[in-house]
Amino acid sequence: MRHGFIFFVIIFWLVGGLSIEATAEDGYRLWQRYDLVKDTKKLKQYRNHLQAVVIEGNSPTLTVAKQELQSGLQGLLGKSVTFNSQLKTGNILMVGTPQNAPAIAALALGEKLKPLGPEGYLILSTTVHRKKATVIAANTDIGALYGVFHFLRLLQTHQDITAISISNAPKTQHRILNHWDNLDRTVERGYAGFSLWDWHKLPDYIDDRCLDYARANASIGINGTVLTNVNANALILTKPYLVKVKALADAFRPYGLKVYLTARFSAPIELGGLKTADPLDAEVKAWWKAKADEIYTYIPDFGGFLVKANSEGQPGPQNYKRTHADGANMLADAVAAKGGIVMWRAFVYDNEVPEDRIKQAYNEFKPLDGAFRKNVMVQVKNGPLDFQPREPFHPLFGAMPQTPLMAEFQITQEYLGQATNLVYQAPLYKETLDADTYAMSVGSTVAKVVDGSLHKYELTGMAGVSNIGNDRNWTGHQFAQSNWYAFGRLAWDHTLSSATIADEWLRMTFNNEEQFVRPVKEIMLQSRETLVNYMTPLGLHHIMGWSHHYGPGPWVDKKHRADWTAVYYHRATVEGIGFDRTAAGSNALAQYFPPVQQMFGNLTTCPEDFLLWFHRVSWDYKVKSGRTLWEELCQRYYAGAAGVQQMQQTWNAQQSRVDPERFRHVKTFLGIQEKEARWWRDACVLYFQSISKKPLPAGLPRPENTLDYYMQLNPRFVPGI
Ligand code: GCW
Repeated sequence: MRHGFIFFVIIFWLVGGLSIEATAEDGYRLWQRYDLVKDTKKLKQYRNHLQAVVIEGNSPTLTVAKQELQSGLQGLLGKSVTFNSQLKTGNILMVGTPQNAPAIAALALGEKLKPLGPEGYLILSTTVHRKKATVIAANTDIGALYGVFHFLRLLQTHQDITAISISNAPKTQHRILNHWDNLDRTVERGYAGFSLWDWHKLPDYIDDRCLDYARANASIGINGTVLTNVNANALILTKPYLVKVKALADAFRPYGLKVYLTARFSAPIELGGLKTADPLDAEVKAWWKAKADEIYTYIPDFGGFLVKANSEGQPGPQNYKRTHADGANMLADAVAAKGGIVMWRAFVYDNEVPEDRIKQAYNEFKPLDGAFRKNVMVQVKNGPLDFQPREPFHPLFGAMPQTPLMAEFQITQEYLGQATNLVYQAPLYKETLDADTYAMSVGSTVAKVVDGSLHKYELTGMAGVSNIGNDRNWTGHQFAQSNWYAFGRLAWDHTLSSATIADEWLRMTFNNEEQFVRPVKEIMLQSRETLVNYMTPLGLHHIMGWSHHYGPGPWVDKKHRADWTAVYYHRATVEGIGFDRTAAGSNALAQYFPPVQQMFGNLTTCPEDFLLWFHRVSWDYKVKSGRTLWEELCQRYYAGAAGVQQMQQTWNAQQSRVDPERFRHVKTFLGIQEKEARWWRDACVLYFQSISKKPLPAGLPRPENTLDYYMQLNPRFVPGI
């Protein structure tokens, strides 16, 4: 009996102990893990150089900078570091601005700091009062906070800190997350649980997660967040909600994170009782002005509005025969005096318009170039359709020299396997950013449009549709955290390579072991290409499941909107496949500058990645590999699915280098991804075969089930709708 009891206690203790261990590695800490530096040489160096920290000033921002350094250094160095030692010792870390820290002012860094603006910083190994010091200096407290995060990253990634000379400033001004979060806490296209914003308990209760969210954003330089869905609810603009928004804005402010809201265009009718929402109507203008003034009484640094208008059922100025510029300008005038901006989305298309869907945004917006107020940015998705696994860059980039264009990327994986597929998206974002629009000459990349250097925009920005929810690991998949991270890093500096960002993220999120980082980075870098292969190779697009967009659906046809079906896009018949967007077809190509038109328009120069996006070709068309298009399509689908098996093998070999909980999570999810990749492969190959009437190339195993089987699958309650 007694033995039994002791046994029970031991088991209880063990299980309890294990579960504490397990919850500690649930991914909650993101890339902000400050565990003891394992490399003993580096640890010694860090301990030597960081004997004490001097951080003067007690603004809310410097207070969080100090807290971050306290916990960061304590964890990484495994000892507590003295703060505010008044320079008694050497080997100090000094943080601040020339205004709040006399010792920093004495370094006379003015000339070096000036070009870095309000958010940039210097990190320098130098001497202060003839003693060795590392200095993080900035023009503002926020700049200093960003410098602190950069410095912690150096330690987390085991960099040498003995001779640092870093000068860094963001390349775009507005680096903003777009949350498609509804007021009932569901998240449109969100696959990581419910919204972080607990409207019911706000304003009184602010979950710690909201602070950790702000910390995480600050650590990668994200400085704005749109709290609400672009499919907007006017209620957010009412007093009971504004008070809640204020509570969040107050919590985020120390981290340099500004709050924005989506504006429902019909709010003057819905909330104000007006008969119209016509943007040229005096009462409507006055209503919005008063509303904006009211918002600013709660949130003095309110960022402004994000608007989806006249698209997918949302109301907008065209309901009153006004233009997008009329609508945007009216809202811009309402927030201008307080420094607010309007981000007006170019994601517009209408199935009543008999025109290739991907041409419609350009057709609407290009003629409005120059018609917008100075505080408006037009927000353009990376591609002209809708966040597909691969799209060519949006032709509006480069086409609106007088209107600041903001790039919008989708971090959440609506079309990329949702939360269960490991897809590192930096290569996708980079592909757009590095694309050459030829707007002015060679080298007029999308990045240069977006950072303002090409057209000398005064406003610049990048938006990312958030993948964050209340799942314990924030993003559903452990590796989806890397997409939040990559978006922030690229919004700050689009010149960073996908490999550099993956490297940093892996070291901070997992560990610094080369045998881990090298192969797992390879998984990440290949992952997007692998997914394109098993979903939409060779320029195919929009062939996923109806409405929820989960799984394959190349057969989707006969819906109330043709532009939401798959057959509209792939146009497969027994002769061939693809959407002819050359002059002989929809001529969407004409929206690009001539060198791009020529490159995509000519079958021999069009990259095969975009073949079926721009061209309709016969199944027997010979591609570069020497295979026919049909054979190549099949090979790509099979290669994609095999690529996931390769990812599984690489991951499985990492068991000893990853904590059990995250190892198991990723392993299990890769198992789901492998099944889904085969599902995509088999369903698409069988469907296209039913049309091409061609045999499966020799050597490829037959799909497991019949086409009918796949067509009858009907996943229900897919999250995020
Ligand atoms: O990608 C599509 C999504 C919609 C979304 C829309 C948009 C918010 O399927 O869910 O609505 O784009 O970007 O407005």
